[in-house]
Amino acid sequence: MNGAEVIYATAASAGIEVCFANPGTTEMPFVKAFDDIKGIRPVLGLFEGVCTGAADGYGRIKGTPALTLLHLGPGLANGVANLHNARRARTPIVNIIGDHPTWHVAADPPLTMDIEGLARTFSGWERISGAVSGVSKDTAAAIQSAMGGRIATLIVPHDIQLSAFPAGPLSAPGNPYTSPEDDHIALAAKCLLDGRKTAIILDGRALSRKGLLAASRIRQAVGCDLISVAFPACMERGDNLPILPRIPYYPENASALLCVYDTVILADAHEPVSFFGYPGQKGRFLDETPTHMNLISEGQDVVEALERLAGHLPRASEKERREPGAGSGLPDMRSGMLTPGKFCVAVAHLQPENAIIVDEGTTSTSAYYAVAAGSKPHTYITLTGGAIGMGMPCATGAAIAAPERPVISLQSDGSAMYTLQALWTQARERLNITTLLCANRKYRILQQELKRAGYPGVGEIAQSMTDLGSPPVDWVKVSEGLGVPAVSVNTTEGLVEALNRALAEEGPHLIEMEL
Ligand SMILES: Cc1ncc(C[n+]2csc(CCOP(=O)(O)OP(=O)(O)O)c2C)c(N)n1
Repeated sequence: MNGAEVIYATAASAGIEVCFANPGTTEMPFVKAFDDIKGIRPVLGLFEGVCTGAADGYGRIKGTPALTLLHLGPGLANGVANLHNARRARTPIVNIIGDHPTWHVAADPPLTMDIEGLARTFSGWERISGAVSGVSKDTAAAIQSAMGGRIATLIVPHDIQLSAFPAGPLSAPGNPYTSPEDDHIALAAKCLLDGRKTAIILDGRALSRKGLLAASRIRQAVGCDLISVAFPACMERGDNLPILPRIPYYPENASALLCVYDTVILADAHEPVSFFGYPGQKGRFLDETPTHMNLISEGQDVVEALERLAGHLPRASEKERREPGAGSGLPDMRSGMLTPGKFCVAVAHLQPENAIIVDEGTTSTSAYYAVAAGSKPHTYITLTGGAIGMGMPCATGAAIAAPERPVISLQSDGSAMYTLQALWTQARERLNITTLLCANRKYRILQQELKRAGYPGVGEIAQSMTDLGSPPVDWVKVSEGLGVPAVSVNTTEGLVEALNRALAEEGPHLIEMEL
């Protein structure tokens, strides 16, 4: 086997199944190796941001990494915004980046750039393979690091891809997690039992089914509150799981939620801070909270920590164990012309059991999370890093990770324009994704932010920077042009009919909603 084949063979034997790829000349040995190494399914994306966003969606659902295959520094650069979102989501991803042959780099050919320097900005692990004899070890190390919720980037010069691997066994990744220390769990238990008003803020794997069930046992034992970070990477919902309020986006609302607590325990969550620094507003919400602590340190297993913490606390009775609000109903559907509020209620009613909801609906879906608390069990994914253009690629990767599950992509129009090539991959792979395209034809959130900034007399030119209406994007044509059947609706009745039809048919669909 050559270096490229060994890298795939190592990945396949570690359980990696998919590679989201947009290769070039420096990756030709990797392209050829798709023919010869069984077990890695290549998925072509027509822009690198689609590949990296798809790897993010895949990793969030599967919990194990996909590969990406990208072309030198410029190819990687095109994928960085969605790698940034993935880093914030703590998604496992292994990037494979080709480079010029080692003997040619000094000539500074046109595509040369500092790939490692770029990779360092979002990777938890990065390496340039220095010899073919080390590529299996490098790949296993990259996978192990990624499995712990990091992005790992392996840069492989072209001559090393082509060189023959000396005979010998392939390397395998080890366990990415360490166990949390007993003392630390005991300290968290002491905080929870001291009778002060306490909240646990959950993120990452704490929002998985197992994490939430353990957190629910803790809540029932001591009566603390459970809160989700503002932008959860992947949250299980419904089916008697606890219903978590989310930290609000605007700082005054987030402060109001968090200021009542004496103690805050962070379960795989960063300290909550304001999304932007607004003059005169608080930037860090726990500054005046008397006690706050991290439940785990870097590299520790949060699910294990929550389960062990629950084990330290008295067990609640059977009656106390039911989650408050679980199984509560949905608001009534409202008919007539579509509004963001009516559309959110309609989706919450119609989404099938076990759906994956990818929410990049921006202002149009602000009501969705609260109303969908009463929906059938589902998985909920949001924009963790604020770099827009994540929704359609992420939905693509999620559908590849779980082909048996329906994916609903709640997508605002401005953000959709960044990575709309994802629709082509959805059509090519015949993925069961329904995109609900919120066509308000503006950057509505930026209009809100302009108002909040309180500038006196925002003029026409500034306002025009938030307007997408001239010309209006024809989403039906765009979608059909990329191979995804589409319709446009402007009433709740139209949406209900189109969504039911899309969910009943195989393959991707897009429904443009005039909002
Ligand atoms: C990569 C990136 N570029 C630009 C921005 C700035 N930005 C944030 S929201 C937004 C517009 C969102 O508009 P849309 O998706 O239509 O949603 P709406 O606000 O209308 O609900 C922009 C340009 C960003 N967050 N990320």
